[in-house]
Amino acid sequence: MSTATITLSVEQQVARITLNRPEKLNAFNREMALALQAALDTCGQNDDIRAVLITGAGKGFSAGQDLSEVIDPQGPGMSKILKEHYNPIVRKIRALPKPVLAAVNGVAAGAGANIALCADVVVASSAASFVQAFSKIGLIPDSGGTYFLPRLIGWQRASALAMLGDKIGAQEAERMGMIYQVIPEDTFSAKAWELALKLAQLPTVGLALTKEAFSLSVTQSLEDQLQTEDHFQQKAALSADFKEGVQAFLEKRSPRFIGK
Ligand code: LHQ
Repeated sequence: MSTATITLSVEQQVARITLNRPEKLNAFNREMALALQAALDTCGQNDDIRAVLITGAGKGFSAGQDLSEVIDPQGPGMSKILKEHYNPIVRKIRALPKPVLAAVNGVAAGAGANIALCADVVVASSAASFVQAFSKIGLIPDSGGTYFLPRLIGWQRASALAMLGDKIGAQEAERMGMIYQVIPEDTFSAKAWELALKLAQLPTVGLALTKEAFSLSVTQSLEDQLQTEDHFQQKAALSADFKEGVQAFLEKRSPRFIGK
């Protein structure tokens, strides 16, 4: 599937979703937000897809909401932007039973930053930066920002970044635990692809259950979490990939996981 604003290609069981409004630093308008939702739906429906890589075209990842759309009388209007654009995107990324890798190639601002931060693994080019731009225009962090950011980097740093709107570089983001890894700019694209490929070759059922268990851990008690682990481990143990993993270990060979 390809539209003007989002491209989706599938290769070696990895879906690459590219935010594609480079002249606007991939700022989101309604068309792009709905197209991203459709691309995520395709990733959920296609069993051949075992990992999703989200990145941006050109020099930015995403500058968040296209601010010219907000003042456009023909635009969607404030009341629809979160309900119909960003909240469904975040829900779909979190509900996808497959690993989602955000490959942040350049600046990630506002909703663009927070959509990246809700992914399962976030890597960034050494040229990338992150900015909670909302306070600069009188808004609050959205797209899950008030949820993920304090959990990733702690309340104090999250609160300071949200209020001050400071732009931080990828190195600093890695140091804070906001992202997994910084990758040098010149090898970023190839290394991010390698990582997505690796995720696609791992036991998909186990990774999906891991993702869900992490999500549940945010609100559950230890006792409930232990029960979730027990329940999910039974499910994981029924997968063909569990059998293959054990067999491969005993036969001293590399496993060939099929994602089932
Ligand atoms: C843009 C944008 C942009 C349009 C760069 N829009 N053109 C939810 C609820 C409802 C409403 C509002 O939004 C939300 C969610 C949100 O995401 S709120 C936050 C919205 N985003 C921002 O406030 C970020 C605004 N942009 C910036 O602060 C800077 O552009 C950043 C830090 C992203 C990048 O700075 P630079 O690398 O210096 O690039 P630049 O500022 O020169 O931008 C390049 C071009 O992109 C430029 O256009 P031009 O025609 O002059 O070359 C910008 O106007 C355009 N652009 N962000 N969000």
